[in-house]
Amino acid sequence: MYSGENEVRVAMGADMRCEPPAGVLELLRGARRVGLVAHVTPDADCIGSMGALWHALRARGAEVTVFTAAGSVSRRMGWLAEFCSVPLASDAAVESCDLIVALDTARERRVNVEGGWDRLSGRALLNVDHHPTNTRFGTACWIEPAASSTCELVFELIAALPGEITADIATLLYAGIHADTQGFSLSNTTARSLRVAHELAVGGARIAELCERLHRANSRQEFELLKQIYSNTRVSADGRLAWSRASLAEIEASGCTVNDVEDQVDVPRSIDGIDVAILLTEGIPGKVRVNFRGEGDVNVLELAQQFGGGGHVARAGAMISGSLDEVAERVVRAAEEFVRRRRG
Ligand SMILES: [Mn+2]
Repeated sequence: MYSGENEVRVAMGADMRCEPPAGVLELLRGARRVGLVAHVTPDADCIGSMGALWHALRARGAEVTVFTAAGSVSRRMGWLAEFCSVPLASDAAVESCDLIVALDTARERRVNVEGGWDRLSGRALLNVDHHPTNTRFGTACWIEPAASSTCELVFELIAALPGEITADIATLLYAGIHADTQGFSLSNTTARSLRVAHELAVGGARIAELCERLHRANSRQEFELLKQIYSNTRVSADGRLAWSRASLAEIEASGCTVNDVEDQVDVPRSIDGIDVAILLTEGIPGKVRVNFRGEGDVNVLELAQQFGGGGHVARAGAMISGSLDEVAERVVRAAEEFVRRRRG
């Protein structure tokens, strides 16, 4: 199935296995100095997939570096890396790697490496991802949109290489699957993602401690930001659309930074009867990050793409230039129209 060309796609059988392409495994086996990168505003699927591969490739004798741009990692994600003994590097030399693996990154411009894509362009690069919008950049790809998470794919990669799934690897992969399925509650929760989670639990994933720290351990500052987002939440007249926002001043007043904006879109999303939930946050003056969430079969990726964004069918995002007021007005108007059209 692996053609040696840019694209590798593997059908996922009813047996719930998802075999990594032989060429991808060969690349990983042959690499001596590997650099791991993922997307900007790293989430648990980024840290989990990079961290697990870091452990697995290192155990097989490779020199491996996890790259993250300086100051880009949230308190929670920093905790996850430390909990599983994964060192994060912002200033190491990408140039000395003979293989770069880009994980969970749909577009080259979204790589979270100091200096950006220009430092990776033209290098041997393996692109492993589950975003349907992946542009298939790099010299080899394994893109599987039916996978719940990139961690689910990395599990298959590690399982196909010699060596064992350690408790750290299991914990990291579990973190990514748990986060991307929102605690096994979204439509990407499949028999296969549950099978992989089962194998990770058997492999010693520290589930209780992980979930406590990822989902029930807000700092006072994060709690203040949540209060602000609750109070800024609005619902459309028909009850199908809910949105909230936080200005830079509000984020700073809570004691948070832009890196602390993660899954707070769950606040407007938690209202019964919502088709679409939106969170608009002004992390940098003049730039507004927009998170879209769709319930049921609502495809918010279409909505995000209207604004140059990307992501998944039920979880998408965009970065839009403009003031918070102006962007909020445009996005909410488009979303109201989107919801109205859907309903017919
Ligand atoms: Mn992901």
